[in-house]
Amino acid sequence: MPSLKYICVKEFETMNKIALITGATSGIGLETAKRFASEGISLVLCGRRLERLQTIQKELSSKVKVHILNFDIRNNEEVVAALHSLPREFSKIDILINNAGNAHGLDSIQNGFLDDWDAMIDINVKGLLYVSKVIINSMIENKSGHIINIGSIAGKEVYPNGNVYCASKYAVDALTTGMRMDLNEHGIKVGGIHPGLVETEFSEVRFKGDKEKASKVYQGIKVLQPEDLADIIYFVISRPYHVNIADLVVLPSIQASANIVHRNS
Ligand code: NDP
Ligand code: 8X3
Repeated sequence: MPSLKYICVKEFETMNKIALITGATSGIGLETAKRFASEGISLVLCGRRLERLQTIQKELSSKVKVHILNFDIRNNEEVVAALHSLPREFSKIDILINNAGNAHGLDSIQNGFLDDWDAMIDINVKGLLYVSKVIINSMIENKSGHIINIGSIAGKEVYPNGNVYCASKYAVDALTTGMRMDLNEHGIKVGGIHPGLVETEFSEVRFKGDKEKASKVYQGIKVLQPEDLADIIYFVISRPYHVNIADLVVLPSIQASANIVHRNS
């Protein structure tokens, strides 16, 4: 017979939980979707690449219910329309993983491009806010929810040529704290996860499709894999209700800080 103390603690149950993941078409978002599916968490998966979303939906639908939403997070009208189009069975989002984001360029502030700056601020900061605004409203109505914002070590330390990307991730860090404070009275948990180097499509996007340049970032070093982050994200969201992992920096062992990476050559 369970003790009274045990009964009073709301344990985490994956059954009937629904997670919305932005940026689910590759990297950390995709692996998190797979991990959640294998734990029985139903999914709303978002991204711009529709074909990929459809393939992932097909793959994961044998395990859990999966709904896909195809929108550009930079466009608030698209975000609102997509999120309001959710069928009733997907409309109560329990877990929001604000993951969509990228770096665009790695240039000094004096040589940076306005288009890159706009992209990083619009996607990493404003896009995260657009999605959060809609989902937070419904979480408040439900008096529950868990939001994880994917920041970066770049949101804890600035590095040379990181300028606007770092600023966008510092903003994510600040918003995470702000959300946690404002949503506290509504029973909504908020936390930030801040990875160092993770081998995804991130560097390919940063270097505008230059695969050779991108592969050099990870050459000869064992960096984090998206599955590592998926594991950690699942751990964070599966703690009992009274436990909130508020702020987590995750580095590969060869990385000591944003700009110190031990390379043999
Ligand atoms: P990927 O490039 O593999 O994934 C980025 C995801 O974001 C894709 O699914 C992409 O989907 C989505 N996305 C990008 N722009 C938009 C947009 N305008 N509208 C909607 N979705 C968009 O990179 P990661 O998995 O590495 O990145 C995930 C998060 O992790 C990002 O926030 C990134 O800043 C952060 N991060 C990454 C690190 C790394 O070293 N890789 C380290 C620290 C943090 P689609 O193109 O289909 O729209
Ligand atoms: C991505 C990691 O070090 O390229 O946020 O900024 S880094």
